[in-house]
Amino acid sequence: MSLFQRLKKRMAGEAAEEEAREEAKQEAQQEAQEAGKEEAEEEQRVSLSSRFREGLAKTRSSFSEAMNELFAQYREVNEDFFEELEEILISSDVGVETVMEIIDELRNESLLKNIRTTEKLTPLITEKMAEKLDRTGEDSKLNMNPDGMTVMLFVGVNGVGKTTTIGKMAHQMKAEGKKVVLAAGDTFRAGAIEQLEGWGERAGVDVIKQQAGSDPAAVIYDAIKSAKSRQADVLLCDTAGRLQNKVNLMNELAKVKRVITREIPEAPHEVLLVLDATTGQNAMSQAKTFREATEVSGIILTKLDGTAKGGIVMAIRNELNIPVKMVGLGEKLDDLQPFEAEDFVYGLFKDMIEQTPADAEER
Ligand SMILES: Nc1nc2c(ncn2[C@@H]2O[C@H](COP(=O)(O)OP(=O)(O)OP(=O)(O)O)[C@@H](O)[C@H]2O)c(=O)[nH]1
Ligand SMILES: [Mg+2]
Repeated sequence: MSLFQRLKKRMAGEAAEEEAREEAKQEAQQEAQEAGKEEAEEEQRVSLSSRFREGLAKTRSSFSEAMNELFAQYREVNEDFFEELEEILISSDVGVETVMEIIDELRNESLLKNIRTTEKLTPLITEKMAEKLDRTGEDSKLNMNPDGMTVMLFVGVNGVGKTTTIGKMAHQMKAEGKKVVLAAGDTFRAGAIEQLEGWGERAGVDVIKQQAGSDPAAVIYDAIKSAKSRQADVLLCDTAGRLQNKVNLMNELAKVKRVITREIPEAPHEVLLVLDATTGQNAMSQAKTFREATEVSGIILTKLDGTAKGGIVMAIRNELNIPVKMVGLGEKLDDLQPFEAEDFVYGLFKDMIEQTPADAEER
């Protein structure tokens, strides 16, 4: 089933679930009890995706506003319509390359299928967007070591949210029952070690550190030894976002990575590049730079809550070929969510999908 079909099904499913809940209310006590349990599970699922939706509120409102205006202005599919649609997508940071692909395909298919009204084009637009996000179909789960300690290295330029994300992730993993240790690998920026210690306290996990200014590779080496002896399940390694210059930074990351691999051959199990969604196309160029210097296994996109340009996820997925594994949706401990393409499109295009004419469904 395509992502788009799943989305449609999900919309239909939610309506059915609501009806079922209503019925359950009227049923016998025992049945109500069972239904209550199901409801709690359902509520949990809903709260997860509603948090996703809340986090995307800025993107969603600006996007649907622009789309509504566009559809009010154009009833007929023509070149002007495509040009304006192109502008909306580009200004949502979807990425020029991806936008061009989408528009070209829409143009061709509308000709082929003889779609003349913009209303009939709506499902096709949603479908195309879903397709681009789903294209890689890769697994966005974090890679965990099945037997032994998992080591994750966090990289990214200064201020993107590495340290915050480590704090959130430590909190989540601890809640899952894992023993988590943090490594204070940013020895460069003043206050960086104390900041990580703060997160360690909040999450209730140990932090391995040395003095400010010491060699980060030595800190990480120590942290591996120490985390092993504490029988940790996961070691999360913080790194500096800025050094004297970019070449130094890249060299240092490479060195840290070598040290990890020397101690545990299949580690690091994840090299997570943290990108700030509010920086738009800058985030794309950062990804390219880091990818050249080190093997990046996944992206964590932070501050999605703070941007109206959540379309950047599409550009990243479609143009970089690195999976987005988690997204940051706020500054609190539990504002980190696994990235689900389905939840994302659902959150973003909910209104549009709901408006999709039923007959356009079977394609
Ligand atoms: N709104 C929002 N703010 C975030 C999110 N993630 C991080 N931040 C904020 O971004 C700022 C920078 O976060 P840090 O974790 O210090 O960034 P860093 O990458 O470790 O930065 P350096 O240590 O300087 O390299 C902080 O004010 C965080 O609260 C997020 O998902 N949403
Ligand atoms: Mg930091």
